[in-house]
Amino acid sequence: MSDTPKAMNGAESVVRSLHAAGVDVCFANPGTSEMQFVDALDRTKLMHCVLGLFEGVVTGAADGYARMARKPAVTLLHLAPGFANAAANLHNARKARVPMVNLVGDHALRHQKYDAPLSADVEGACAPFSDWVKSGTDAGSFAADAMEALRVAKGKPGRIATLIAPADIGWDEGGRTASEVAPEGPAPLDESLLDKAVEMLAPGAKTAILVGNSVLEDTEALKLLEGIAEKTGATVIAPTSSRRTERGQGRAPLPKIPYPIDEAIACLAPYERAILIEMLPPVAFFAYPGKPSLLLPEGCAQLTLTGVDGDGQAAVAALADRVGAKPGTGDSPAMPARPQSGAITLQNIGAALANALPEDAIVIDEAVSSGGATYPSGDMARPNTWLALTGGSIGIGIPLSAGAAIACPDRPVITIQADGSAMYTIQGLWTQAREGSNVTTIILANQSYAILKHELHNVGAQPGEDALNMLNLDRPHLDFVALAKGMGVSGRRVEDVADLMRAIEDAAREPGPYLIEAML
Ligand SMILES: Cc1ncc(C[n+]2csc(CCOP(=O)(O)OP(=O)(O)O)c2C)c(N)n1
Ligand SMILES: [Mg+2]
Repeated sequence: MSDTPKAMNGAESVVRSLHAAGVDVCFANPGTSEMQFVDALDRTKLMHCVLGLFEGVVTGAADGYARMARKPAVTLLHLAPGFANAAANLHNARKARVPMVNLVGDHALRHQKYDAPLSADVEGACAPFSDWVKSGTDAGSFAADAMEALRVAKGKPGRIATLIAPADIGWDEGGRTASEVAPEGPAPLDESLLDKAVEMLAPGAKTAILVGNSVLEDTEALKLLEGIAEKTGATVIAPTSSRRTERGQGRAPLPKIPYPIDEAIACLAPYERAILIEMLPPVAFFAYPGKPSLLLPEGCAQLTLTGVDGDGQAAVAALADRVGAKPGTGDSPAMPARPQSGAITLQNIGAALANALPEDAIVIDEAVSSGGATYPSGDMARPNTWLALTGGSIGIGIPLSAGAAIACPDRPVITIQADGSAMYTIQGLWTQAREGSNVTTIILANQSYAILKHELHNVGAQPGEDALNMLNLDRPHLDFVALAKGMGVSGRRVEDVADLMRAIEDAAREPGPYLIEAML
């Protein structure tokens, strides 16, 4: 009887409908108000359920999963406090334009007026970190709401859709499954803008083509962009951080806008014209005294050929066609010499990574102040997929890699992880261990919030004792190998660059997670 539509509860109707629409992974940290979902997931056995021991792990993992699977996972979160814990990594996912459906439990409708301990303004908590929020109203329409959330999430660009689930509509009978609704987008290419872009590529001025999002995920589009650059003399540039970039030998390498403000301004200063494809006009991470917020120089003619809601790959193909460009013929940067024994430094770590990154690796980049040294390795290494921190909200690397590994269990995942950022969501290692994921976490142990020391300098201050106490992590010393061991992940500490390379190579070959604490 329990399988007949009449007896189905609201939670089960949501699980069945999401699954029928292709959602088959649930990242969860449930509480009492989500028990009917836990039960529905258990009874139906339709989804791979992955437990995160903190909500920021749940949303970071759902982000990594979506970037690699190119479809949303569903998350299960507990009321406003659970959502608040999830928010920082949801912010990153939102900036990445990643599709995600959140189910956030709430008190039963009749219970909401009593100000019970866990009650709060759930919609208000969810709104700033979601593109769409709705609270379910009854068991019969609950699955249709979930399908609307999925439609919003899967549009172009991808969006964060949050469906609030009062406990009673989950447990009430009368749930009715609903069918998938076609998502919106992408926006069609505007031929008149294409004409203008072709004009901007004519000789006579220095032109930049700024490309983001799905273009960077497509090796053919990247090769075509290289061809357009070869044909027209334009320069192709990527944003400072992108959700997913196909990189490595045989692929077209792209410079990106550097993070440091002066370098960012210098990078774009030469251009008189800029064509934007699936990206917004580039903006500095922060404002600084006497420096501009917008990075393209004043007077630079700008054209958005396709916004983030458009089909960038199609725009690149159309542009190549119009200027008569073929796929580019450029060579990848050469593999650097394998560093010999010696201390691990920002001077040799890029070459070490380039040599040690395995073929087809998924590289998770939360290198923070070491990023300038580690990022170039992605172009020199064997073919790889590079996932970056998109929203500047640190603490994403370990969860992002856990989710990417769930999406691609046959690919090695290598996390380049700054130490301070690691501590926000270190418990993601436990999820990696439980799922048996082949993730190698390289902790860049510089024992400080190094980047903030630069930023202190940028505002013209000299660090005194109290400032350094807020920026140094060496007292007490963080023992990452011990932390990992406590969560079921083996590891070792390395101080020598040759050992670092061997450790990465060994760990990537072995199944299961491993942690390497690289002393910088
Ligand atoms: C959620 C969040 N909290 C705080 C910050 C501010 N913040 C930016 S970088 C940073 C420290 C980074 O230290 P670490 O991860 O060790 O990288 P390093 O600078 O040492 O390379 C902090 C606290 C932030 N960006 N996001
Ligand atoms: Mg650090």
